[in-house]
Amino acid sequence: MTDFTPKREDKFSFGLWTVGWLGRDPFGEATRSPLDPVEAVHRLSDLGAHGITFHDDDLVPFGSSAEERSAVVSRFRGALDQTGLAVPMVTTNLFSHPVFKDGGFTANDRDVRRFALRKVLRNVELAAELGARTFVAWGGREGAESGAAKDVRAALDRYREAVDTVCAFIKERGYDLRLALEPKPNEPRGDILLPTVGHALAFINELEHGDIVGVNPEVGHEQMAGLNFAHGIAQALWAGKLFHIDLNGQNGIKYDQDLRFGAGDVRNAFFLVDLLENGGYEGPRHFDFKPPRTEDYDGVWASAAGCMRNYLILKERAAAFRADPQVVEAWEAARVGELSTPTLGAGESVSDLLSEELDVDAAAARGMHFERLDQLAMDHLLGVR
Ligand SMILES: [Mn+2]
Repeated sequence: MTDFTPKREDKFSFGLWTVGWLGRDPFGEATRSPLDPVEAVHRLSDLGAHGITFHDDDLVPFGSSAEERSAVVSRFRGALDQTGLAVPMVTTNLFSHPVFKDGGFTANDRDVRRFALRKVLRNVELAAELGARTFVAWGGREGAESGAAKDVRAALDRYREAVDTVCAFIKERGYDLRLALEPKPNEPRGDILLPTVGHALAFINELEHGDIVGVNPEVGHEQMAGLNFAHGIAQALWAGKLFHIDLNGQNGIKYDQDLRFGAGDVRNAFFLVDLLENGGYEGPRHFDFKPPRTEDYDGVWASAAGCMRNYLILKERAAAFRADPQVVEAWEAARVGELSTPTLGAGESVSDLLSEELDVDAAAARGMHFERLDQLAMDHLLGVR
């Protein structure tokens, strides 16, 4: 039996806001008492994680003075030094405070936009100070409930202006930091700008500093839109834009569940882990989940451990799938590898193509043998092979 104990080299990281979530939801009060960030560092380190990430306000309460901020940061840094836990990513909260009720970068109010940008730039400095390599921007409030209230084309102009301003600042300071946009279709706004991985990738193409901008897709966010998460990740990898990833679980099109990784669509999780492990992604395996509000802190740590354990189980299952001679044979039968052959051969012209004929009846009659291959994947996923 394989040991699924996480190690530092597995590069697992957790948001401070995940294990630190108090269980407050739109219908109920907190079910847990606040977690000291220093304790979070120690507990995550003991569980085998490699890193911890945070929104500025998770660590330094909104409105803190410069002195308070530096005291909090130095205490946190002490825990990092003591445990060896890294801060691979930092992000900014532009959604909790009521000032951001109409957004940060795309608020109709210009003074709010300027305040949001200042908050982000200060947090970029903190990210660089702590050695983070990725700076995530989730625009949770960048959206609208009413078509009359938001000029979306102007909002995208302002979004682009903000992202380019942050990137120019990163370059000017010489920080070794890249920005990752996190798409989400809705919640908390009725509709959010850059709702999916595809929208975000198209937006990046319109930026002046798009070379240091990629995406940070979250499992549940794509699945809330009914999309295939592994396919979105494949496209982000194909575009060279998978800078970071938020792993969690979601059961279909409903509110953002933020279940522990592996809960939810386990088949998609299997193909996702297979893709991450074999598709060239080298960044952190970052969990952005919420331990359910039914849990006390024992449950919180069990839930965090479960995220990593499920990833490692799926990684082992995916490796077994790939190594199975019957799978190799089934792949062959399904002509999966043939898709890597260019449709036109080297030196071939369109006239060669036009002069060719296909026996369409014979081609149409060929079975693809996908079901046998898929069942082998299921057998491996369910642990019976
Ligand atoms: Mn989420």
